[in-house]
Amino acid sequence: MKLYATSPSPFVRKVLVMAIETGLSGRIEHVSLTTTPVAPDSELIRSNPIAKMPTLITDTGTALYDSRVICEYLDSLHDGARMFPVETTARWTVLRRQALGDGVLDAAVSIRYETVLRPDEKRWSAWIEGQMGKVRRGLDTLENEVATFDDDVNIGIITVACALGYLNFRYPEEDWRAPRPGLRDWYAKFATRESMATTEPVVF
Ligand SMILES: N[C@@H](CCC(=O)N[C@@H](CS)C(=O)NCC(=O)O)C(=O)O
Repeated sequence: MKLYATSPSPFVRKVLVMAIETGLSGRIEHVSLTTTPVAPDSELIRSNPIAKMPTLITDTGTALYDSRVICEYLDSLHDGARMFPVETTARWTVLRRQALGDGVLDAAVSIRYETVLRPDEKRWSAWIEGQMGKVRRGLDTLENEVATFDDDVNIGIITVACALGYLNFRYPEEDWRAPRPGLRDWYAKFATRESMATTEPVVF
């Protein structure tokens, strides 16, 4: 399989963590690209018209995107415990947590584009604040439910962990930990897993 990827994308990190947790990382070849909404990579566009990473090319040549679809595909390739539970009650909780983590990330990544990519004179501070509101409310919700995270590893908590890791990396000044001690303690432990430690974001 071939994965179009960029470090430090937190959505790519979801896939990498998932691959390590399921023992599939050795089957994935990484293709590093740079793409932005204003300068989409031409090779990536041929596989994914939305031109976002991660995009996975399966061994039969099928292009899969986005991170949610790729992670569920990887979950179909191994014999271990399901990262996308089949049992109904657990499934909807896990999928909602994935959506919450993805929502925090969508907002955080869009602030990044607004502050790094968009020309100074076109920046809109109210819009940035609005996006940061989504991040903070999402984290507050997670703080309220972190006591119900159990020791199982699943796509919900992988996504939450990648979101927290991205906030540490891009927005250390936000200090999400201070008002959220439950999430802080949970993340401190989860971040020591090999899958998290070996996928720490770096800037090239
Ligand atoms: N919903 C997508 C989001 C992926 C995404 O936003 N990727 C960013 C990198 S962090 C990207 O490729 N951005 C390029 C663009 O927006 O054109 C997923 O879960 O994979």
